Amino acid sequence: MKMNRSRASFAVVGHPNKGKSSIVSTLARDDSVMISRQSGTTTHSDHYKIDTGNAGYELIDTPGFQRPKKVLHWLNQNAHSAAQRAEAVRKFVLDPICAEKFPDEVQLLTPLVEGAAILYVVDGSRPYGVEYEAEMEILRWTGRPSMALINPIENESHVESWKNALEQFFKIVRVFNPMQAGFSKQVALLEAFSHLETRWSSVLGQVIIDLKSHQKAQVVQSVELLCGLLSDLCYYQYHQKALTETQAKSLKPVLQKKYNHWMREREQRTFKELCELFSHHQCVLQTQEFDLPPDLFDSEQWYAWGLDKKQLSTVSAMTGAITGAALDAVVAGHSFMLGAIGGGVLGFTSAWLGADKLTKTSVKGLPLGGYQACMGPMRNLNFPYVVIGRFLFLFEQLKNKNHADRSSIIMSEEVLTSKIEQMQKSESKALHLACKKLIGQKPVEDLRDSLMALFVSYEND
Ligand SMILES: Nc1nc2c(ncn2[C@@H]2O[C@H](COP(=O)(O)OP(=O)(O)OP(=O)(O)O)[C@@H](O)[C@H]2O)c(=O)[nH]1
Ligand SMILES: [Mg+2]
Repeated sequence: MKMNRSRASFAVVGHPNKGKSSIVSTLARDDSVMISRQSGTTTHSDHYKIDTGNAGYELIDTPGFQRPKKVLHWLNQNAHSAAQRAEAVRKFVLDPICAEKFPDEVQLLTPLVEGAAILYVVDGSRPYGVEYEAEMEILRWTGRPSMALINPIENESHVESWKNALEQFFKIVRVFNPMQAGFSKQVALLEAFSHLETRWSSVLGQVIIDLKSHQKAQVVQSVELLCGLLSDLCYYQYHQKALTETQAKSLKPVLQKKYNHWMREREQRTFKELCELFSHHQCVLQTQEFDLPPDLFDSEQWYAWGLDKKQLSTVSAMTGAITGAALDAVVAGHSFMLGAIGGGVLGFTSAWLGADKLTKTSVKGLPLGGYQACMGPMRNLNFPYVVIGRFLFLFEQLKNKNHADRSSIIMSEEVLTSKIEQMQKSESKALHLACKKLIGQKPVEDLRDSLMALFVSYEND
């Protein structure tokens, strides 16, 4: 039997279906942990090694107790004094007959015999009952340090009575909802873990430091992703060669399709990368109204994501007069959007037509003969704001999403407008100038810094 008491290790145990796996999933930031409404999902003890860079610890997901009374009876027959109790548990997990008769209990007690501390999980929305006492008694027999976690699965109605009961068995009792508990609550729980076994307190302290700096790094990496996305989308042009001018002109619908396809794919790729950055590998994105992937060219979303007319005028005022083609494009964008609002809900066809009006198409003769048709780049000043708004929304959702929460992310609300309003004037001016340069096809050296101001307020959540 392995004895690895140097590694901070916690076995999450309890009745079936109380959220043990959900707690492991959230703390380990691992959305591959199997969780379900059905009882008996976890059948083996699974070890999750959490490496935070400079430190680490281990969480062990276990099956729930199935026959605790019978197991306690067995243990009682194998220990004649309190001094023999831990040894009786050891004997139990090594006994091949017990492994056959009580497979779940053998699975869940093995990590405790190997040196893990106990995290005992109960459901605070269900009443306390004496049927839990046999399992708590068994846990006490192991002699391992322990704490209890009350998971209010549906509501908090029985949390108080659970506290009263649990405090008689456990020194530390905490309420922890793995579906909702944010970063600071997770950190507070890790701090509580560090009090369980003094030898583990410094390593868990380092884990917390690592997690905080990891969170900061995620913000920086997110801004990096957005920089790449914005530049690519704003500068993108699709070219196709043709033999004659007529032929080149007739290519427009094809160009349009290819251009839009590339733009959509490019955005989706970044969304995927952002999900990966937050270790939400299985995350599904949805739009609210249409059961389709969130779409950059859904004109409905242009109102939701971009800036309104008033804000766009502020941009013009702040960044100076916009000249020539850029001004035309802004005005075209305006009338397009106002027209759309007046016309009520637009279908997807109009959204496609709308996208066409927002970009530039051209046909030019080539020096060595032939013609080239070109679609793009995007000329509408609101476009970068749409891109930023959508990215920022997803960022905020992912940042606050626990790994036990497997619901889809619904791209439905905007955060950009209020974020811009909260910015210092100098910061919003820098952002507007950067957006203007992007749309004017100019290089933006300070794009990263201009965008960072939109993200900094998230750092201390
Ligand atoms: N709202 C909601 N709750 C869920 C969902 N999946 C699981 N749960 C809740 O979480 C509880 C159990 O989740 P698990 O984490 O699988 O519980 P467990 O203790 O590991 O269960 P076993 O492995 O079966 O012992 C259930 O009682 C559900 O109420 C979900 O998709 N939505
Ligand atoms: Mg489970």
